[in-house]
Amino acid sequence: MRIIHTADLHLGVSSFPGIDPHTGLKARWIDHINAFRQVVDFAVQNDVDFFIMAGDIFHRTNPTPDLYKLLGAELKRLVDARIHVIMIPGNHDRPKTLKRATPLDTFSVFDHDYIHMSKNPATLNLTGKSGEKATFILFPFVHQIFFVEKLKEKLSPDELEKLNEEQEREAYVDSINKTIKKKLLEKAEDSKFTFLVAHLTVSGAKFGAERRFIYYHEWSILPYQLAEPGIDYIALGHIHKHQEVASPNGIPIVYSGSLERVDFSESKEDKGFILIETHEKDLSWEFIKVRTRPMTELLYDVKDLGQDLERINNDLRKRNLRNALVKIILRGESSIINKIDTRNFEKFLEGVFYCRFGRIFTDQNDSSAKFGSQEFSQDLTPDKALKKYLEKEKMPKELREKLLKLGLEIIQEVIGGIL
Ligand SMILES: [Mn+2]
Repeated sequence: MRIIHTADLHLGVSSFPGIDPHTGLKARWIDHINAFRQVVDFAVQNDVDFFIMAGDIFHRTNPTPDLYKLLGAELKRLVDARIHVIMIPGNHDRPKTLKRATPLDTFSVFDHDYIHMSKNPATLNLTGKSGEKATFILFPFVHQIFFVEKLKEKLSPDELEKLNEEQEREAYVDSINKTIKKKLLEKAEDSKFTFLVAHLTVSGAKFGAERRFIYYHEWSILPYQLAEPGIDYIALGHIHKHQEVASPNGIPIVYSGSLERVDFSESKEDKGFILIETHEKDLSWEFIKVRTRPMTELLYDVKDLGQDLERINNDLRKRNLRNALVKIILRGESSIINKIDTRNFEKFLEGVFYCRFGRIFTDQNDSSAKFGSQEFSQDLTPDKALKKYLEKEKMPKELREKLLKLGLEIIQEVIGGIL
């Protein structure tokens, strides 16, 4: 039996400009679906029984019809090949209003034999085309706010008053563990393999680009709270960097990672999907790379405007940056860096898909260094950056709080899909 595990397609995200000339759609949408198409090709050509999509399939809760069409065409190829598609919503494709539909409902509403999606924890017992049976425990993303609201309903006024975030977190983690145990008991006895499919953060995992979308304190689950005996493989979505998380008992806990890159923080990461193969008694898995749009980040130190710029030009000339996403960071004293006209590089960037320039000033006495690279690195989430910025500005406490509240609302509006 063969199973494919993918996650975080984020169809509809487009952090870079550009239109695809063949479709008139955003070029990055096409890049993302091209990466996904390679996984579907593999599944159709290699006798795959099950195809897992562990959340954040769409980037937003309200994708346009073009995006539905792009995804729908690929799902059709899977179900025509009698491959079961198993989907859960992630934080991006789950609306913040409990009863509203997720865009994934569009595909599950017809109750097709090969399309499976659940917004609530569920147990699925399925038979693949190889004739073997498998159990899938689905644990879709739950917005923390839903959980806390539900929890509050059960508490007495006294308990409610004492409720703190640590208790909320404990109750959240506890309920996930209990739900998994309960779902395991529902498991069919004649299926040899059980897969847990979830969209969440496991402690010990290294964050990737998704961090820029998470601006609140997100609760994470400890590996042992997921790795319940009886589960054979844990297929996770949410973190965009492919990795296996240390497991307490040998049950693989795996993030397949995303299929295309959202920003330059991922430029060095390989992108791909997981192929799982079951054997007589156990299973094995491997990471299979997909071809993505090349992405290159280049850092140049500049001390003088003659020699160093010449060196950069020579370096750019030697590189093959055709069709690539490129970021060029110029580092040096502000008096020098500010004099560089980046248009001079244009002739060396012909055929590049998109180039972004970044500047890092090494001198601190310049006023722009106040909020420069030192404190405001890419690692900061937007909410933390805003908080830091407001703390530095002199203003009354009430005004700062008000600005922070309004700012967070704007960040939420812009980033979308969270909380
Ligand atoms: Mn996510």
